[in-house]
Amino acid sequence: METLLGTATICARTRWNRTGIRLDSTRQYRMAATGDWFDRKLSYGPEGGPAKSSFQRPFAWLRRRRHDPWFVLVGAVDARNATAFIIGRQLAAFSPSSSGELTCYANDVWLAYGNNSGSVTLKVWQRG
Ligand SMILES: [Ca+2]
Repeated sequence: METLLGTATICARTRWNRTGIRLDSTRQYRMAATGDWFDRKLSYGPEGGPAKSSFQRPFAWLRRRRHDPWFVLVGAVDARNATAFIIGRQLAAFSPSSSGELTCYANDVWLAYGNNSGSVTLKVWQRG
């Protein structure tokens, strides 16, 4: 059984999007995201992707999560990097390492959020 906990709009331009959705470390969740967001005019889904321009490539190592795709949807508890995890387009079963508010961002270089636009819609279900 699943219960829809909430729907949140995650803006590409915001370094930490608050969702108002509270996660409990003793529970399990399913998440799904839809929509498109933009790095300048380059479009990505919530699953992110490889660099699409020569402007991005030199800065790949500066991404907040340097080993994960550009603009992949990332979640964390209370905006703490130590709790960060990849949501992407779909996360089937997730147990947070600690309890707190779900906060999210598009994986970009910290100083490069000014040219971002668009948003993705995230839904979170509690399982069981
Ligand atoms: Ca950017």
